Amino acid sequence: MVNASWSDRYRLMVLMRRFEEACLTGVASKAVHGELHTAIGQEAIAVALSEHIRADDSLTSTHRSHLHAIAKGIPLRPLLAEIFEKKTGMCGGFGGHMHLFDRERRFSTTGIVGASLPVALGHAYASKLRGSDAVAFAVVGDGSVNSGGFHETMNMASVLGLGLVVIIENNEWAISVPFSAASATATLAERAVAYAVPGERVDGLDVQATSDAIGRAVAHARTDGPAIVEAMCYRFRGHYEGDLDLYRDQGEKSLRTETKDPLVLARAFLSDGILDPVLLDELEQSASAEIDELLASVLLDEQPDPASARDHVFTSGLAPFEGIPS
Ligand SMILES: Cc1ncc(C[n+]2csc(CCOP(=O)(O)OP(=O)(O)O)c2C)c(N)n1
Repeated sequence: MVNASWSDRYRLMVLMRRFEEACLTGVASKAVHGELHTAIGQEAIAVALSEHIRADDSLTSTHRSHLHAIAKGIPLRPLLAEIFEKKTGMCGGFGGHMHLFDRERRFSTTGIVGASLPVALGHAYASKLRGSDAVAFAVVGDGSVNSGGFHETMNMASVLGLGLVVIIENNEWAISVPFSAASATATLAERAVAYAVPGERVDGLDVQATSDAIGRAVAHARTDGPAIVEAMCYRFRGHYEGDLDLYRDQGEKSLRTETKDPLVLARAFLSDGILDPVLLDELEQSASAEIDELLASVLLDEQPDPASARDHVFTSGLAPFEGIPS
């Protein structure tokens, strides 16, 4: 896969940030319910991922999935509309921000930590049975890798030589538990040795380095078997919107968010002789305008009819809540 141009990459990074910020407005206005998890600060990984994922590849994600959906090519309008619980959403407003599914584009999420890995394994196995080189991507957090599902998935994928790419977004925190207190190994990439597969740790704030690492993993997965990429990043906000986040050292958090913002780093890098700062301003403005317009339009959409609440819950032909008066 060819890398996108720097202007496209930068615009996409900004677009992703603005998209997540649009979601935040839904919490403040009470249009979005439940625990909203944003990936602010993790944009470079999603941009890098978007450069290697094909339409026939699958992607399974987690509770922090919006940017992975964008990377997979889910159109922004039905994605934002789903997060805002609208009838026009990709799941008709039934899923909300944590349950995003697009069967045609082979994209799914789960709020159960670690549970997306065996689903990705199934996609990878199906791909092998079909004789296809389509790859299954599982993007997970560092909190998922101590689950049995991670071990079983990696072991089986290696034994069967399946095309699985596990991208671990190591943002150093699993709710209030620091990575250093939860992992027996200093890195997660080194666990690849246990499964006899390639494993690589990369700076997930660096689009180029991350794209290169994912590219190597994908090339391996299309022909030889699974690979792991551990992309280092930092969770910029509380675990969810509303989390007071008092368990983290506030001084360190401020320092990290101020000095390790992937957008700020990308802008500084690009301004140094690669792209004209005026163009960077224009890209920022156009991404912001696109999201502002999108949000304004989505807010006008209807919510699903409450009478449809039981739709899609039962297989057709079976009476819903049989015996229970409606
Ligand atoms: C099986 C299971 N256990 C616990 C939880 C509660 N929970 C939700 S998110 C989370 C932490 C996830 O951390 P990580 O995988 O690092 O992802 P991040 O939130 O940092 O992106 C936990 C423990 C859950 N959803 N599922």
